[in-house]
Amino acid sequence: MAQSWAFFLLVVLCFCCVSDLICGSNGERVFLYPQSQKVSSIVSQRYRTAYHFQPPKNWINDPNGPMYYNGIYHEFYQYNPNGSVWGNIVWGHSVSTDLINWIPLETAIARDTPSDINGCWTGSATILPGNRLVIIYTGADPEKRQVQNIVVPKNMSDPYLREWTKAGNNPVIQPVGPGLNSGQFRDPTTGWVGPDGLWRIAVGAELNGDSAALLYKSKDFLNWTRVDHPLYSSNSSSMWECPDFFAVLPGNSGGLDLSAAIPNGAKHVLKMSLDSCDKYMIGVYDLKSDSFIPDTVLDDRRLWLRIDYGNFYASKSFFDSKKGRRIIWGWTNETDSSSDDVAKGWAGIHAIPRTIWLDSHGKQLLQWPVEEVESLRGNEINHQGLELKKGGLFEIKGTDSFQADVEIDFELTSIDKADPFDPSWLLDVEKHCREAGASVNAGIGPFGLVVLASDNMEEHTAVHFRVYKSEQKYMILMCSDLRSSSLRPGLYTPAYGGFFEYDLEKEKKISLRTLIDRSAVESFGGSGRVCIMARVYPVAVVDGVAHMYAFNNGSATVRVPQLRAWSMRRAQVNVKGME
Ligand code: DQQ
Repeated sequence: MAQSWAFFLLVVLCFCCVSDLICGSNGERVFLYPQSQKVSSIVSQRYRTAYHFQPPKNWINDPNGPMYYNGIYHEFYQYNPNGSVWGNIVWGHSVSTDLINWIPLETAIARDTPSDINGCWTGSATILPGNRLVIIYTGADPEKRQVQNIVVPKNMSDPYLREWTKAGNNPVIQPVGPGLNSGQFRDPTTGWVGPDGLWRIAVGAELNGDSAALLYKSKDFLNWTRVDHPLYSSNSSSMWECPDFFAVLPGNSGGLDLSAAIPNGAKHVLKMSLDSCDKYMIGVYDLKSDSFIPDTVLDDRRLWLRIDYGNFYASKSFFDSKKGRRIIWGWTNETDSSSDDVAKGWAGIHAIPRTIWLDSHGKQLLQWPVEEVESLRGNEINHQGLELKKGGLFEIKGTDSFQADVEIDFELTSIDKADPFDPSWLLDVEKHCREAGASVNAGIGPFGLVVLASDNMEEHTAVHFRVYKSEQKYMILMCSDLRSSSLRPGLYTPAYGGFFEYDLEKEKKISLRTLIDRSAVESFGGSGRVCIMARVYPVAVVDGVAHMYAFNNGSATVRVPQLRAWSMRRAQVNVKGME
């Protein structure tokens, strides 16, 4: 065991140098709409996920209009019906009763009117009084201006709501007014009722060169006027995509319906998509000024909180009245090449839907996979009382290592050895994860999980923690390091990372949950404080056997009081013939 770990260290060190050259060290980001790269295509259908959401074929991006309505969950999505790269975008549609198994339906919104002829882009659903349902979405018109359109269900006796009727007065909102960029005006939110009893929505926009969530109001959801000030705007960037606005109660994992009465003590969250990731601010919706007021304004947007520190974008949340929770969905792109995607015939998945709520201090959102995903758990492996000394490596055997759900608690035997925290790391956590890799020893950590590892560890993905001592508190670094995830060159293989504060005096355990689904490695650290979604395309293990290990490369011994792992069954995700 010691020998193989030493080999691992050597290979990691060597390969990291090589992959740094491939990846660059400038915080390169996920390819949102991948450009063709000059790499040959190595395609395996084994990369196709078994329980993450995706249509039978072709390209998908943002989740759209998620909702629970009359006993059915609906998931719409940005979809190219003609291929596996972005383009010709319409709204795909699937329905479910458990958020895990999905039935594919026909296109819900097609590009067939002047106000959406160049694309039916992202939007949201709102349930109006009397259980009336309406969807508002962005259309790209013949001049490629972005306008907002309405659709309503055509046949209310169809439980799946397969067909949708476009409003006669579409577009209901046009990009007019001084300083508004008509090509950067999109992605309307779910509606809520404001202080004057009128409906409100926010639309992502570029206004006078700043990014803004523009505020519109309406009596009937059909006729809209722009409020003279945005819900919120910032000069730290020039456009926000996919704003999401919702209410949360600190320390309460139950969700709130933004159009119902909001209890005292509730906070509001404004999420925005920019810089290839989803960021958010916590604050209040001030009824007097009819605007969002963040608790803290950080000028440097690299320091803004993130929904996920990996490959996760354009997320959208909804209130699930069935279980009284808020659920968030996000899009995860491929990180292979567009020629691979053409060869595979598909591109893009959605992360597992997550319950989202606010921690008891009102400082950050917490997320956890919806409990329904546990219905896929098969045989369970259970270990207790493991001890991982420096260099310790424990192989987790007995599960399907390509389709697994793993939960590990790491318990620190002492916290005295924590190295000092340097706040400048917060400006580029990926850089810090590259420097502080899984094989680089520190006082406490790195310890964590290695997944999809080949026999000799030359190919593996490491998800790990390190503990640092800041002035009053402890800061935990969580990394998901993809630099050795594949021997194949030309992939996007960053070392994702995020920090969270932790009261280590009180809670000596740090938890990690990782969902492995063929080319998806989705991790939740510190009980959902940092989430990291990643895509991997191993070649050495893809048609063989993959190994999974718990490890510790820190000086301080780490205990594992509990380790559980399950093989995950395949879900019925949009299987053809189910409709
Ligand atoms: N995707 C949509 C836009 C949105 C972007 C187009 C975010 O509406 O701004 O497919 O990924």
